[in-house]
Amino acid sequence: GPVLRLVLGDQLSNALTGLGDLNPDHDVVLMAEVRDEATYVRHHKQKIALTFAAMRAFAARIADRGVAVRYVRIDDPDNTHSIVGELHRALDASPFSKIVLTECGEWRLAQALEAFAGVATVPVEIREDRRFICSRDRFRRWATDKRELRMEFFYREMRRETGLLMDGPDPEGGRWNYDAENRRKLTKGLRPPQRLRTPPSSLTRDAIADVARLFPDHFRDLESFGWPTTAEEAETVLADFLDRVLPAFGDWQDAMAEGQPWMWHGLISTAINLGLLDPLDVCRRAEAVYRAGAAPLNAVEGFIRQILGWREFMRGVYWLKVPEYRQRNALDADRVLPWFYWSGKTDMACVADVVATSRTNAYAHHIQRLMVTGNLAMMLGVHPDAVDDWYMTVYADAYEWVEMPNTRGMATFADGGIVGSKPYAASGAYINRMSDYCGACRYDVKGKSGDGACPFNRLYWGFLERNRGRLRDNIRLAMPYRTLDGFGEARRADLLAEAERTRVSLGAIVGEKATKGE
Ligand code: FAD
Ligand code: DLZ
Ligand code: SF4
Repeated sequence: GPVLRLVLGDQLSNALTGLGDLNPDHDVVLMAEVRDEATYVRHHKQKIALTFAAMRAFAARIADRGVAVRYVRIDDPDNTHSIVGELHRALDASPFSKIVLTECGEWRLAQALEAFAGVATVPVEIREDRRFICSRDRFRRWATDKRELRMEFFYREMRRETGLLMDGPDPEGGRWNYDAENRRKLTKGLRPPQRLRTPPSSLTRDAIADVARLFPDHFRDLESFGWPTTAEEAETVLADFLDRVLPAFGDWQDAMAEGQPWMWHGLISTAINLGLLDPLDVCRRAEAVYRAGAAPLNAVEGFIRQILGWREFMRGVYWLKVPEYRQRNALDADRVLPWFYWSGKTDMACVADVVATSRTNAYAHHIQRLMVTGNLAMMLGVHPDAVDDWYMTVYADAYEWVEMPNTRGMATFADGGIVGSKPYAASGAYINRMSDYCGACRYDVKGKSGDGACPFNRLYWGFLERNRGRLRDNIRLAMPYRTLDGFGEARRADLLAEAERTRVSLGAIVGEKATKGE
């Protein structure tokens, strides 16, 4: 009999397992734009517009192939505004012999769909999502006998398993990781290349207009929307990156520059997360550029590691540890998120620039997310729920399975050391080394205390002192703690007080966990 096949907004791939044995003669594909998904956080308007535009384009594509699509639009008067509600409504409308789903990326909705499967009047088959290189089971097997989960060792297994950048049994070039070569600072006069952004199609412009009309209170700007919404558009962005940008990706991977949102990054996370690009294919294409001699190994290895290593590792950790992971707060962080995270109104030049690009572009590159907003939130002691809420809100590529291990794990150490072996706390010296922010900043990056000194400096030692009981035994922090011990008790008390004054003056006070911002 006819099968109802649900396709979620981030499952827009022809190779989706749930569409595998689709019978175009009588199956129906269900896609639904619903308020529950559009508002479970106050997503950036660009994220909603991107999702709706991509869903509509995908639905039109499969309808063109003669498949019946039950497409529920956001302004449909009968819309129940939840995925489960739309499944029930589809079942009420016509008979189906079963429902096929593809496993859902976020625990929140996965729970709802499993509950639905338990009560549905027809059998519900939940299939594995094979758009990842490493299945959840495979990751679980890798993780079982490990005392610690370290991305680097997982990544080596993935290299061996896929054969990516391998020279027989050995890593290409003799080393697994070329990060040491990927730490160049942007020198004066050097400009990142102009980037290809995708002009909105008429379908995308419609979605943008719908979002402007229906979600006016969601976060920030639609004007600069430039995300690919179809597999073809995504392919154009990827091809341009591989051709013109990848060769220098490695050198300046960790560099930041004022007013330069893209640097040499790929700008493909939205497309991969939606299903418009396949991660393994992206890696193979990057490898081919290296094999053709058109990009150096440090660039290509670094790029492939982000996808084959970090992206797969984060997803593995999420599904291994969720739902408990969502409650983790290893440093007992208890502060509210300062308002400038939303407004960008701060004298900290680095933070102002990262918030500005997040508002305008729904994007910031990795080192901005990690070492500016993430590092600051950790040193301020912002509650992890508020940190998650911010990252989920501001980025067009945000999905909990990748966002949460990055924030609670990599950036803020709230997971207590599952993703990373130590907190990435850093003073202003790091930002000064990797960027041109500090020159024009009102704060003095060399200053250690007092109102004119860089807040990152004023927070750094106090952060370590405050967390002495939790972090002192971490061998990777032995050096800074030895330095701190050498300061003597009176100085340590001063540093703690200075950090506390800084936290309060920046608005990181004790209070309601999550601030919902403009
Ligand atoms: P590139 O720098 O060109 O990297 C290429 C690809 O590698 C990316 O498209 C992405 O698919 C993958 N990648 C790179 N770094 C990571 C990483 N740390 N984890 C997982 N995948 C990675 N990425 C998201 O997709 N969604 C998020 O919600 C998200 N939240 C983050 C929060 C924090 C605090 C941090 C530190 C990182 C977060 N990232 C997230 C990872 C990374 O910052 C983005 O994937 C990247 O900036 C996307 O831009 P790009 O395509 O230009 O990336
Ligand atoms: C992100 C998103 C948004 C904004 N809207 C929808 C929607 O209306 N319908 C839908 O099916 N999916 C949407 N999504 C993507 C889902 O939130 C995503 O599939 C789940 O969070 C699982 O990753
Ligand atoms: Fe950021 Fe401090 Fe540099 Fe200002 S001085 S840009 S606050 S690191």
